[in-house]
Amino acid sequence: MKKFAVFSGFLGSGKTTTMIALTKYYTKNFGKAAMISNDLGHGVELADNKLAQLSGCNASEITDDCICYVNDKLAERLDSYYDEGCELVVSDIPGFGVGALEHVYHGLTEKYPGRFELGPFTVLVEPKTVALLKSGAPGELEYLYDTQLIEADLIVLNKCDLIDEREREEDLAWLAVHYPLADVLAISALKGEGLEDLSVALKEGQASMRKPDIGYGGESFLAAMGRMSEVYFQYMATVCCGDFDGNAYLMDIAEKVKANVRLEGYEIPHLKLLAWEAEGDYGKVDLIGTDRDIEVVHRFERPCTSIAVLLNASGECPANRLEFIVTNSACSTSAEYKLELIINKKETMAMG
Ligand SMILES: Nc1nc2c(ncn2[C@@H]2O[C@H](COP(=O)(O)OP(=O)(O)OP(=O)(O)O)[C@@H](O)[C@H]2O)c(=O)[nH]1
Ligand SMILES: [Mg+2]
Repeated sequence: MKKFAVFSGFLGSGKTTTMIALTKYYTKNFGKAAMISNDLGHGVELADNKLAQLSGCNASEITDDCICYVNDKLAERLDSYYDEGCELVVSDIPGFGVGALEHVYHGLTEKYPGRFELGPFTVLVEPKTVALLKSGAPGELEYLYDTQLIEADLIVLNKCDLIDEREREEDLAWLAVHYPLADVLAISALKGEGLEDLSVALKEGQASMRKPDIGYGGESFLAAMGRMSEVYFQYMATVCCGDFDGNAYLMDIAEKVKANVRLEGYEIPHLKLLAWEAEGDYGKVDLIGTDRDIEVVHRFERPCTSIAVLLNASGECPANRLEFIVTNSACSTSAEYKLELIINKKETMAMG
């Protein structure tokens, strides 16, 4: 079997966490699996892919463009995974992305008929987004939240550890009514719950190959995309003498970004801070909105002396402000920790 499925879903909904958990679970219980992280940065190393590799996952990345527009590169990558014995490969798309149903599923099928078996087009959603949609006032990003779900063959309600059983049933029922063409299931990627059901859904399920009209490139699409920006910042940080607390360092940067984004009245759907020592010890901190606590995903076990740092920020914020806030927070925190920086990469993109 050469099964491939796209994982879509808004920034921070848990695509990467789910793909890491699923790839490991599937490999152990069903057959060899692999994951691809996809984002737009040019020549960057993605925090998501590095995290997957540090977590011991069979993982790689496709950068420079959405997989929507590089069907040939994607097909080549899939072939190399199937050649090494993989039975399932999953790839995400950028978290504000829509249109992969047409551009990836139909694109691959037209260019390579019969070569890949496409699993259900899978869309992750978290309870916070369901609550926003239910409220009827999800704001200017409604187009993205709603359209991603319209494209789904399979809706995966993630982060169910954050809600009780009654809320979970209500959310699943609401999703089933509002997106009736999709199957729905609930998981907690963090706790590893629901992975059996998700694995079976991907193994047994097929892509519907529907072609919903999602108004791609239309007014609502442009209005939502016009709010989004991305910053990639990569550097080496070395302490001048002794060692330092890498966990506190990442947390301090995240605190500063959160405070400054809030001060300027913007939002930051996802800031990823990933750092690692040459020996493989690593720390990961996430910020998924100024109204939420900063999450420590993984802690350094030992004090640090020299670390590689990847900061990937997705803002609902003008690109120049996001770049200033992220780089200034990283540089000023580094100065406080007396770190010498060698900057490898800085890239900023406005999505509009
Ligand atoms: N409580 C809880 N948190 C989760 C779960 N899954 C993911 N998270 C957290 O949610 C945050 C975002 O998860 P990611 O997997 O990075 O989200 P993503 O969809 O890949 O985000 P982008 O790459 O920005 O599009 C991280 O801090 C995760 O630890 C879950 O099941 N429960
Ligand atoms: Mg991700």
